[in-house]
Amino acid sequence: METTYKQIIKGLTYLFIFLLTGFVLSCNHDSTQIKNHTKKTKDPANIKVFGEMKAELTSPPFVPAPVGNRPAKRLYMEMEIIEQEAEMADGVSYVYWTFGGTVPGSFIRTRVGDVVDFKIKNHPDNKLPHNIDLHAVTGQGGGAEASFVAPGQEKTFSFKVINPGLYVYHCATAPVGMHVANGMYGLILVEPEGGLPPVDKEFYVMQGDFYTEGKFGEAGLQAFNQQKAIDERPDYVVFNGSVNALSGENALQAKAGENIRIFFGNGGPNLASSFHVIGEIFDKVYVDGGDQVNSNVGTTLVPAGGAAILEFVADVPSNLVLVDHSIFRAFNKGALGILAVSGEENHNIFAGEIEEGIYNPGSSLAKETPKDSKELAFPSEMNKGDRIEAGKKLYMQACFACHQASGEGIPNAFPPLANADYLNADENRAIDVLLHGLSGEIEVNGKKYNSMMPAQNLSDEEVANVLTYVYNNWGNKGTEITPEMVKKRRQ
Ligand code: HEC
Ligand SMILES: [Cu+2]
Repeated sequence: METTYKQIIKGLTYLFIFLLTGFVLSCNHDSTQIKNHTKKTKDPANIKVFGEMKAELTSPPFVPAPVGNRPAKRLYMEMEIIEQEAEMADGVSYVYWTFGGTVPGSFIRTRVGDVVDFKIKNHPDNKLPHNIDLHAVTGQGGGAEASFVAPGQEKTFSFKVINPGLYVYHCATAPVGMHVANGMYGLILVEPEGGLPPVDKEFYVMQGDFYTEGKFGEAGLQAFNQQKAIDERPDYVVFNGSVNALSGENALQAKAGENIRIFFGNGGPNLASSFHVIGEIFDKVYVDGGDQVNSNVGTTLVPAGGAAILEFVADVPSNLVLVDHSIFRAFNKGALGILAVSGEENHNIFAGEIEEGIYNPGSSLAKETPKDSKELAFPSEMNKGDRIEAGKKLYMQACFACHQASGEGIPNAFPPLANADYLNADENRAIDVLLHGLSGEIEVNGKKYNSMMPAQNLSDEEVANVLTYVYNNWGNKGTEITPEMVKKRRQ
């Protein structure tokens, strides 16, 4: 009885303050804050917990089952911190520090009002102490202090999630930047009461920037480079921890017509992401992973330490390409992933190429006059080693962007030049490709490509050098191409 009375008094006091603030704010012509306040009917801190369960955590690109309409519960979860070497790119490895053995760390799925008992375990083979700061946690350091564990130690801390949304978690042990740069981040989802609307497929993708001693593609075990991290000059910008995490065999898979939801996070440590899916439009973006939903978006900005929920229907079969649209990061630093959509074509939505012709405006400027190799004062006694040296430079200027640093190409877009059967089968054909470009379907190492390579407008000497470089690297057959051979093909 007494408490009810007190509550009424309290309620009236709040109402009075509420009306007063409303009055003041409306005088300032700003009532948005008030509107948001009136929407909150229930205090999430007081949501009752019914029963308990062990929470399933998943490795990327997968997420645990949706919460649906289950009540709030006490959730038990465990996460193991593992420091381990893994592949950053073909032939390049890195010692990652991980939550659960993957970058990003295991996906955590909760609903508003859940009480989480979180056990964090630091593997005895690890070298360093770690902890976890979950942006979904209201409390000191997001749990950082309460979760600080040395190698061979474990700790459990507890918190109630009271704000629905998608949040980043990360290690916050000093030096914080280094722990994050080594891959210590992941996502925690707090679903609203009743859960997010159901979709057909959900994926977990997270961007991160990496700073290595060697340049992009430089082979071997690469150490962390502190100066590059301070200067914010990453060698790698990748999805899910490595260059090929979402391509080739690891491409995400969906069927035409399916409703797709991507939980996208950005671990940083430094760069914001201009996230875009080439060939699709986001029907919905839960901006910053919060309540505000934007519709019909092409590219969305996700800050370091931030997240967004993206939804779209994969309307037609195609290879959708996930990129950071700060586009050099996509084609030169690895921020590229594939969502392969299979199924029936829909020509109402995409008709493909409907006509092809020759465009010739007849202006002398538009015509590419092939350079005469005689003009170039290259000594003709250039030996094979010189050719390879000069060819490498040219490769990094003229070919690298498409065929990549080690000639590995990009799945479904640019064929490999490394160990490439197409290249090794016929030198003259390779020369022709550089002189005249190439389009139409070809098969390289058992995979089909149907795209266009522009003619290169190189001198005979340059064609000879770059091809000699390519032929003498990455498992190719080692032929030398001479300017004379190129000249013959030109005629
Ligand atoms: C703008 C992107 C782009 C650039 C730049 C480019 N290529 Fe290509 N290249 C392609 C594409 C696309 C194909 C496949 C064309 C097709 O599908 O018919 C290809 C095919 C080839 C092939 C035949 C297929 C194979 O894998 O052996 C060779 C050889 C080749 N390129 C060499 C080079 C060299 C050398 C350079 C630099 C001088 C270069 N390319 C620059 C896009 C590019
Ligand atoms: Cu750490």
